[in-house]
Amino acid sequence: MTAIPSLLADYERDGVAIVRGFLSPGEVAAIRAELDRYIREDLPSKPLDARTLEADEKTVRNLWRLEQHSGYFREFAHRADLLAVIAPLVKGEPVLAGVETFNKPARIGSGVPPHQDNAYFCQDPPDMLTVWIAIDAVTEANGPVTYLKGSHRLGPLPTRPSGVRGNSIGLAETPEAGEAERLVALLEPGDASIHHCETIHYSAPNTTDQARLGFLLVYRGSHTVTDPARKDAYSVAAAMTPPA
Ligand SMILES: O=C(O)CCC(=O)C(=O)O
Repeated sequence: MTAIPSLLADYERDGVAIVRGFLSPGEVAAIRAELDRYIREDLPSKPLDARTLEADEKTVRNLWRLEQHSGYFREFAHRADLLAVIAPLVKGEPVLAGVETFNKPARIGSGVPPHQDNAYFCQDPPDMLTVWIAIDAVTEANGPVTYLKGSHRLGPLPTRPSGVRGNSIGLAETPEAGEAERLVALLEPGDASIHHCETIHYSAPNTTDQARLGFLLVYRGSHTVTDPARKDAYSVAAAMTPPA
């Protein structure tokens, strides 16, 4: 991974920053191969909350808790070079909070409603982020993640259950945003977007023939604590569309 001089400034200003070539083509290929193997060989014996399926009830929409279920991914997420990039962004010692996927499979990949991740994470202060790494190319057409730049400065906004499996809690109301305020993360394999846990974001369904697999690493600063009231609101929403 190469040094990224403007990362902290971009992240603090916009609540999201793009890092080109975050992983090499070889690293992307290795992650893809291990995800394929995990889904084929390991997932069938894991608990139901290890994944969310698409509406066809067989294609994986998300893998959850890979840091618990896979030594390979747990170890990957603890790489010293990754933690060194994350530490200034979470304002402290990074603690791994999750390794996940948003697979957005070809033709049937479902959309993600506008949300702030901290409605799920419930951390105070909100020094928590997601590194969203493109395994497939992300285009205008196959459901890119769109971020509202600077929305992390709005703080936690009112939520409501979304009824969407895998994304149970969304915003009660999405603030208006013009084109200039939106960042559509068009990525080549190996590129990453890094977003703050209160940056509003969403994605459209994938109606193309090109899958859009994202591999996500979630970290918080070791100083953050869980807000019980927010956790209760999340648990109510998640119970409507388990597991997440
Ligand atoms: O990959 C997507 O479409 C949505 C990702 C997301 O919601 C997240 O990174 O928190």
